[in-house]
Amino acid sequence: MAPLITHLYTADPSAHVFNNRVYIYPSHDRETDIQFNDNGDQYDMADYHVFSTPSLDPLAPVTDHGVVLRTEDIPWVSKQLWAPDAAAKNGKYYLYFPARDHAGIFRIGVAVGSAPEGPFVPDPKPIKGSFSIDPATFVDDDAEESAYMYFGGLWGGQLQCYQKGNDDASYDASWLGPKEPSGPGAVAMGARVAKMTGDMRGFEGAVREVVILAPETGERILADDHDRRFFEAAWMHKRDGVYYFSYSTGDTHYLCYATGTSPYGPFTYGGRILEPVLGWTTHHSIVEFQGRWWLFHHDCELSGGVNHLRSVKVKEIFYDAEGRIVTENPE
Ligand code: FUB
Repeated sequence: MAPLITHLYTADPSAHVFNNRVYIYPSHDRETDIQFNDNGDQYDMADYHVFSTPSLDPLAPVTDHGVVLRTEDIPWVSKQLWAPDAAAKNGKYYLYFPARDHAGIFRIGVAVGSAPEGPFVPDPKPIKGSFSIDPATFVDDDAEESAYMYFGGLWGGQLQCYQKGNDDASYDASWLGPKEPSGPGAVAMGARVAKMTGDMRGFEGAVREVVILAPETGERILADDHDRRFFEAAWMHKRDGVYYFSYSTGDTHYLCYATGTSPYGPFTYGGRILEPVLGWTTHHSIVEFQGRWWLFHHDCELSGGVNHLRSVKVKEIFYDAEGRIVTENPE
């Protein structure tokens, strides 16, 4: 499959169906002189575009709706507009984005618009209680349309600095950098999840850890199980009443999923969605469109393998009779 967008580098695609059209909210990768390191400093993005298409099969031309938010529009941000997401509720559209604040700490912000393609006006401060990266917001199909934000990422994403708790008082700067828990018996850190307030601009109640269990033991995945532990790129979708929590394993480059019966988990590891693509990172979203399920992801084919210059792709995914996702190979 060819990249969907070729006039810009784009990554971390969060796809949603609004008004019977697929909208894509990706990171906008750009060239930089910053040397590659395991802290992700070379991912130095400074704005967001929104894209959309009316058809995936056949693929109709993808419209670039232009720049919808820039670093200089957001008072609390210093740099690194990383993987965004969007949500709709009560006729309003919300763009969620992680970025470093002026102290260098990743937080998650929200910007509000009245159309899926923006423009979006950012709140002047990050979401209270937010930290780390890669927000993914899921609106459930219950009567209240309860909404949840999943977030977190290891190494450059700073999640490992919150091992003692989910607040600023627990933040431990000695864990900054490409570090994570390890050693006999150490359990993997989970992504975080918080219920959103009715206005979609804050967290309601406590931030919780997303627990992933190994099917063979019923116990938590271990920290050194790098083929299965959560690293970054959380996503949630629901199919036939089952909650599918999916994520990247980072340094082993898999997209994996785990299933559960509640949006809070626990989730039981289910398998791989996508084998490693060209490039270090892998990051995705899964969306149902016109009765079929689609995986949006990225690779570095267009840039010839430059890790921080990525391009969004899409492919259909399939489920077996038990609801297991069939593993795909990159194309
Ligand atoms: O795009 C910057 C970071 O790279 C994202 O936040 C991660 O998920 C990884 O794709």
